[in-house]
Amino acid sequence: MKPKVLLYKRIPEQALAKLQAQCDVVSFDGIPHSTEFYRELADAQGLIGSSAVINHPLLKKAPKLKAISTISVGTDQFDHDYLASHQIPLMHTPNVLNETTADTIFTLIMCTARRAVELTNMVKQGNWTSSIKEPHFGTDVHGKTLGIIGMGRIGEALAKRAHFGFDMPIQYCNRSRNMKAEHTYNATYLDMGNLLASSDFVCVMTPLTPDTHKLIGANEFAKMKKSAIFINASRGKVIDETALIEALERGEIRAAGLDVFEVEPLPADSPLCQLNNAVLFPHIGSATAETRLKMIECAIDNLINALKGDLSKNCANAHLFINPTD
Ligand code: 8YV
Repeated sequence: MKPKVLLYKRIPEQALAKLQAQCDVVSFDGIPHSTEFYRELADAQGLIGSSAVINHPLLKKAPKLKAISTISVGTDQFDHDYLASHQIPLMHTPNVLNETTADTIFTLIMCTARRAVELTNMVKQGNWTSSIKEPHFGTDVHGKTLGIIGMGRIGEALAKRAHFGFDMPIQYCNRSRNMKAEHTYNATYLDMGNLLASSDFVCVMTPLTPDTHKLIGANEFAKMKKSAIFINASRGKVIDETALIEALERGEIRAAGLDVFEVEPLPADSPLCQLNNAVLFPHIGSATAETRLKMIECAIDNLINALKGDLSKNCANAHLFINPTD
């Protein structure tokens, strides 16, 4: 008897066939919160999907649930306390997306520093009428100081690009020293002042946890250089978005490059959409065909192994959250 699995994200046919070979799969496009969805959920032993919120009220309606596999490295969309108290393993897909996400962050750094989006729009609107002069100049990236807040797997991949590709001195803040990172460990998240004041580029790469919620707010933006460029590709709620908007409007910092937002999709009437010194990506961190397929395959392997009761065989990139401190 194949275990029943609810799939709440569209995946390629080939990957779906792999999952269906081992599981009785019922597919939904997201979480519809419908009678049909909850009827199927009541019998489900496995869940697999990505960014939809899987909270306590939903989990209470899944009494037979044995494992969850998310097609994401972030797990803030899950109720960790519930999963830990019910011993339901949650597997995610770290590592397979490190390089692609670091590429995305460096794209944000370059686009924001060289004003690529603003100047592209100028050309497309027929406003390129003479050689570019001072008011449209960008700022150099090579040789500038990069401050990374959250030196995890993606932070390490970003630092590699900055150090070897752009000769950037790198300093970082982290919950603790990352012994694999050969860069200046500046402090923990609780003492970012020096990094904020001395970095030309400040990049946040922490997971969203109760400790990092609104970690970067008005006080932190005020400590940054007026010439500083702020980059966020972690989670929107790691920063106080209202404070960032005010800092950008007041010229407290030069510009911001953002791939994530407090509310996603970002509403078109957000003040961020009116700012020339804000480059906005629609959460494309890991969004390449190659990487998303690797993530899906990893998540399917994780779920099949977990439902077979062999958590040790999990995809090399998996991580198990059995208790909320993991
Ligand atoms: C995607 C991400 O949003 O992995 C994460 O945590 O934020 C991005 O890779 C996610 O994978 C949804 O598909």
